[in-house]
Amino acid sequence: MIRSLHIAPGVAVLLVAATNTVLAQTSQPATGMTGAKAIAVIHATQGNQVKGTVVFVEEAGGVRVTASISGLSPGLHGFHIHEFGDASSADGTAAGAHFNPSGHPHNGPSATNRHAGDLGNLTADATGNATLNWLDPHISLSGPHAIIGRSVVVHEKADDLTTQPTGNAGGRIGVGIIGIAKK
Ligand SMILES: [Cu+2]
Ligand SMILES: [Zn+2]
Repeated sequence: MIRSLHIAPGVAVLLVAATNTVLAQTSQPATGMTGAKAIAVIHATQGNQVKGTVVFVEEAGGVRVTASISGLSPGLHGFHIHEFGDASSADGTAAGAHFNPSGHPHNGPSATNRHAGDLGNLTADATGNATLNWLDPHISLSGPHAIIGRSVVVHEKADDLTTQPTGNAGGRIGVGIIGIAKK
């Protein structure tokens, strides 16, 4: 049996007002988040010219990745977080493999079962510049998926998003160690 709800008009207005306040709070993109920020400055490996910055900011739903990179050949370039913040080798190999704390296969950035480090590709224009703005749900700035102290690697070729475990993206043309950013 359904009974109608009798609410005095004044109470109903208050209820609507309260509901609107809650909605306004939950739709605010900047509330309830840490705002923690990290940055990687990309340096070219030997024989390459790539450079740029990648900024990571924690927000609702993940980490906002904003990249601005130059010195690329036009087209797609694999773009990943690798497990080590070690740029000591001239060819970038000291950065290790793709960051993979969950033991997943290599995949595209929109896949649910992917390396946490699988950010997909940068797309460089005819002048060799690329930008990226991506909210990533798999990485974090703290906890088991934390990327601080690891590295960003830019590759010579496209990540095909399928070949295991690297996406067949070729050599490492740039490496940037991810550190805590000055606000
Ligand atoms: Cu890579
Ligand atoms: Zn991967």
